[in-house]
Amino acid sequence: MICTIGYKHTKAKEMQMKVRGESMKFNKESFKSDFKKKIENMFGMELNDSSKLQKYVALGSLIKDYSTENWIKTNKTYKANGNKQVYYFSMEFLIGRLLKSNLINLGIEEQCADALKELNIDFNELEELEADAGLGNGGLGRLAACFLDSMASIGVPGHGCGIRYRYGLFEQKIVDGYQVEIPDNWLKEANVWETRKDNKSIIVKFNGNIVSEMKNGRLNFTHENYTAVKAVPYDTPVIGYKNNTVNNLRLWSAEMVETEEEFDFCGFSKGDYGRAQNYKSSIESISQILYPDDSHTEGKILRLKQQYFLVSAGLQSILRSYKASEKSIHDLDKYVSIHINDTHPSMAVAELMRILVDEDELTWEEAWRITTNTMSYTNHTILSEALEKWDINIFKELLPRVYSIIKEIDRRFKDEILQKHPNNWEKVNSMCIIHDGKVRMANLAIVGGHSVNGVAKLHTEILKNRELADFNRFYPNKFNNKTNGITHRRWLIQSNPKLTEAINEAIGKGWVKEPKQLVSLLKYAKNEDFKEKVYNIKKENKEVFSNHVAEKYGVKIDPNSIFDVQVKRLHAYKRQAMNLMNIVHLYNTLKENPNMDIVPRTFFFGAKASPSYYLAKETIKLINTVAYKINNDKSINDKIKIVFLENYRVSLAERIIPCADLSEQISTASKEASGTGNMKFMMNGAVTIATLDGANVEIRDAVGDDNIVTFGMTAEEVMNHEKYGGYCSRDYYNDDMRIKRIIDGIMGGQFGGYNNEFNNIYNSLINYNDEYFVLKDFDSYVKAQDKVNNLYKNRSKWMEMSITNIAHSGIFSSDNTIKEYANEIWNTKPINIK
Ligand code: 26V
Repeated sequence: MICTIGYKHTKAKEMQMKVRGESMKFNKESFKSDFKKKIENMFGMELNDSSKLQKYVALGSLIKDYSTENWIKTNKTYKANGNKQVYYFSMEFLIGRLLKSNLINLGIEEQCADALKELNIDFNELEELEADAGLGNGGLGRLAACFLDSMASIGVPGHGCGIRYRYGLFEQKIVDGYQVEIPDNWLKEANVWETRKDNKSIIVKFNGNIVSEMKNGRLNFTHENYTAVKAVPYDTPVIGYKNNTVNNLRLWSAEMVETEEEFDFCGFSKGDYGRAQNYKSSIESISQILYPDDSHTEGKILRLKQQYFLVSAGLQSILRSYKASEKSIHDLDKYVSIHINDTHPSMAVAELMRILVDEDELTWEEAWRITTNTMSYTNHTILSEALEKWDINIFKELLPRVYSIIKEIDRRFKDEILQKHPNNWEKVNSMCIIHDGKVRMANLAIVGGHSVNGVAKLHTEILKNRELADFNRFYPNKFNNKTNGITHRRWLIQSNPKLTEAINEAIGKGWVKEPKQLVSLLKYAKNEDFKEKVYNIKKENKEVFSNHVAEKYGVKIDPNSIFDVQVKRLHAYKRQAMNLMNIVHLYNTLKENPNMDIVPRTFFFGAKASPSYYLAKETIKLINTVAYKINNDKSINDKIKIVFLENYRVSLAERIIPCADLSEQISTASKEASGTGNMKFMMNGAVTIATLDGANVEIRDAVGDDNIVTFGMTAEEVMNHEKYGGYCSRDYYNDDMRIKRIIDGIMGGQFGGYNNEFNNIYNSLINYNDEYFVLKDFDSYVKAQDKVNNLYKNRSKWMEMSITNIAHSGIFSSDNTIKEYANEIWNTKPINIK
């Protein structure tokens, strides 16, 4: 059942009246009657005859109705006041579910839950029917979703612009220990939140050729013989927290054009069904799937098509509404900010130039001034394999005009470099955009915008002083840091209601609007009653999750054990393998000494591996292989258990994070740009075991050395080894008997598995010299884990650490991050919607 709800519902207006304004006529009774009517109107039946799914669909669409008036009003206010609008361009928005967060933000969650209870409906059951919108791979996409929530909640006029992928990130099944990928058919049932806006469609043009001719002393460019794709927007309201603001998330879907005129360009008539069918599916493929991989992709052309599709549809639609306001095109940069989330949408620079020069007939210089003032870019990784470069031949053919614009940008930029550094071709080669037959997308974003930011202090320093040092010298004022954040509404209020209540009782509710006020909790960090309360809440959360684990995985775990959690994408630099090595080491030690005094521990892993990333998939198989053996070994008296959580996603994160005692943030220093899971865990009272990488450094600075367990090489040490060598992993294997025993055990079948099954892991650690320094950091990791074990034995001390972490987590609310973006990059102010 596909169900898209528009503005048309007859009763909608009446319902919106009830939740808006001072009088707030909304109450349990009015909600019950609205809900019943909604079911009747949508499905032609009474509440009692409706299925659970119908109830969920009706509830979602009713909530959406409740937000519609403010959605319209917000838009009108922005237009009337001429406020600067921010558009966050991103190939990924990892939203998860919206039902509960929308209810919380509208401030009607309790009444609705109570009303449903009175109608004998279990709200939690309905909640589970919502599919996660998994339109992202990991941190980058989730950050975009947290930013949308924060922009709306602090009243920044900011909107998302992305792609409405028909299939999100694959669903992961674990079969016999292996990852199996299943298409994520998230739109199968209903997306109650979106509104299709056919009348706002845009034509995006691919391929063809460019004809230039002189007209009135100006060179004009015409795109001919192109393939036209219709971009149809689907809008989703982004509801701010109790502030009447409703911003917009616009996701574009690719469809076949319908008009004869556009269709004719494609070179065949509508009667030619076979070819028309092929054409249709080739067009629709553009918004068919989210790439489960940020680089190494098959079908690179399709990925490039997706990027241009997003950028062109997004910009054309922004300019269409800007022009309707009758403001001068020369002032565009005063009223519009476009944020480029990672390099993926960096073609926005060239596309805006195309529109301004070719369509609005501005001079190149004026168009460039406007473009660079409008664009800003965030870098999310220093890993070179994830920095995009496109082959110029692919580019030229697919996007002839955009390519020629990039060439011109590059030509002028090279001139600029040479003016500053005469004859310095090394500088030119390091910074130019087109190099070695490739278009370097990061360079385009850096040159074409006024701001480049990293996502944590350390990451920004590495960008400025190492990876992008030439650029930083060339543009000394362009680089800045904006440490990532997370929305405390989803990651605490929504996912951990009991802890939220305990915090409210202790320090009041001021922190909800001003999350930094969480710091008042420090007063309670030594309060034994409060510690006990927080301890018991965590235990209750752990008990609920233990039951789920028993039911789903058939593994019995002890809620009193330490819940040690590593959930994130699977990647060698994140070092899930090091975590596993420590577990095997612990197991080996326990086998020798079953009475060893350790606190029982349950190790949780949750991770998806990119389908073409064999090492990562092998690591999943290894975790499951070791888990099977250890979980079934009676001789260690259940002291350690391992659970691999299938299909890690936003809604699962919301369940596991509130249960965690220990948060594993163990990436090789310098590789994790920021991490945001680290922030979610600390906000829920987990203590972090961390390398000094990404935002871990800032977490350490906030909580102090006594409230985090750090270990391992520093970023500086890692980068020096990378530059000067001096590390031989084989020596660590030969010299450290623990390491040898672990690796030989795994390779020799101690845990099962076929011959050579784990060869890739062995090779990466030993034969390829362990790029991510797993063996080098192993000893200090083991010691850090030992320290955790001892700290946990002292419950009072541990709870003091836990509460201190919660107290300092307010600085990592994305509300703070967004305020910094708004002030320092976008130059825009929050607006009150009355
Ligand atoms: C993706 C891939 C995919 C395939 C293999 C290599 C590779 C290497 C890196 C990446 C990351 C791409 C960009 C990204 O997702 N960055 C993440 O952004 C988060 C939000 O800023 C940040 O917290 C994470 O540290 C960062 O990895």
